[in-house]
Amino acid sequence: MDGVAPNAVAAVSEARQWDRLMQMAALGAIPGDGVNRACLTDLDRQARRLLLGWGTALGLAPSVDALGNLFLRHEGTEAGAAPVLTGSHMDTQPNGGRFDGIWGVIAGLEAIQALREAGISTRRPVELVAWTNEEGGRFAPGCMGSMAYAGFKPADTWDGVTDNEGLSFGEELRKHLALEADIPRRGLGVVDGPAPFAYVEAHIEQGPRLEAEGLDIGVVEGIQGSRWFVVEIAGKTDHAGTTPLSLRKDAVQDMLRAVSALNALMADPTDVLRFTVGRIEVHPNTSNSVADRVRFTIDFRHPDKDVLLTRGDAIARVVTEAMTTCTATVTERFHALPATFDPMVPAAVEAAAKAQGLSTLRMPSGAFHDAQFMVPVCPTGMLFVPCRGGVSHHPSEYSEPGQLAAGTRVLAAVLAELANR
Ligand code: HGY
Ligand code: MN
Ligand code: MN
Repeated sequence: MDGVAPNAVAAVSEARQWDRLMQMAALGAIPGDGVNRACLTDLDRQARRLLLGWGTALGLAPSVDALGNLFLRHEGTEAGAAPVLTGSHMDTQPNGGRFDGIWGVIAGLEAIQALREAGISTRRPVELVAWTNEEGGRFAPGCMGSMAYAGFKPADTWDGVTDNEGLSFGEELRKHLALEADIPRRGLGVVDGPAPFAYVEAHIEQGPRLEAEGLDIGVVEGIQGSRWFVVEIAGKTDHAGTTPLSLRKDAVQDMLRAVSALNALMADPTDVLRFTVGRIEVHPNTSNSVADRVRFTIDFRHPDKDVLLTRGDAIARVVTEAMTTCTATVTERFHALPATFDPMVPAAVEAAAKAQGLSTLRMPSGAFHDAQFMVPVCPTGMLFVPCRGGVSHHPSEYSEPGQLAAGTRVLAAVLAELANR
């Protein structure tokens, strides 16, 4: 195998990859070099068609499953061998950047193209996947495509989830699949078929460590746990000028009490725990009416399962106890336990990076990824490249063309190696 990887590595084109990334970035471009490309939108479908065009021009076979996960398959020499799967997501945050998710998809395409241009035959097929709705921005939670693929949740779990316009995920998915009816259908992951041999996801770090330590490749060993909740507080609306405070059921005031109590619950002097209230909706949302309804989100993360469970399970009690005049309901929307990768893929990533003279760092991921749900399915791993200032989920998200190409060269070598095991 050593004889082939250098050819594949050499065939990776930095310029071609960067050009494709910039073409993708134009689909949903927002000021400041950002991208807003939500899942199951026309922009998402334009990006998928662009990917399909590049992939089918290479001779890769396209397919899509019941959740809209999109696949491009490079055949191996051994028909029926379990494929090596690589990929990431194409949807972005509403105020997103040009690299989160999409680089992992373009890197997978570039790596497969490099294998083919280098004339490398692989025993196993190599499949590229673009997962549906990793971000959970338009429809919460994230990772719907990979959760359904892995059998973590039934495929219709989220049909009733609605976006800001009141459109349901189920209906938007149905429309989306109808618009992609020309793409061959396939079964849904391990629900309908065998598991892949391995899964490898390339992603920007979305944190500061690789850049700060001057390192090239993150060898990801696992992903911290994430839990999402939505809190709905119900009070009573009143005139802001005439209603005594003593008679009010002010949902905003009780929200403030709840968030303050949650801050106490989530206090962590070691600064390992992550607790975010990122979205607040107020009704009627006018300056001279007392709010009768508030809805806010909780994003809670921790690498330790016990902390994630004990503190997460306490959220509903703490919110309820904080209410003085209103009532509250707390609903959990996302529950991803900390995941540790089987050593096989991290070892392959590390070996490939070192063979190319790249510096490496074994590290966890603070961000969640579709890879989290692939852990029970097959040996899984991720590779990170540095991103400027560790910034992500923002238009200024940036990685150098050379950094991204180095990541793709490692990915190409890993895919070549795993696909011939
Ligand atoms: O939120 C996350 O961790 C991921 O970037 N979607
Ligand atoms: Mn991502
Ligand atoms: Mn993201």
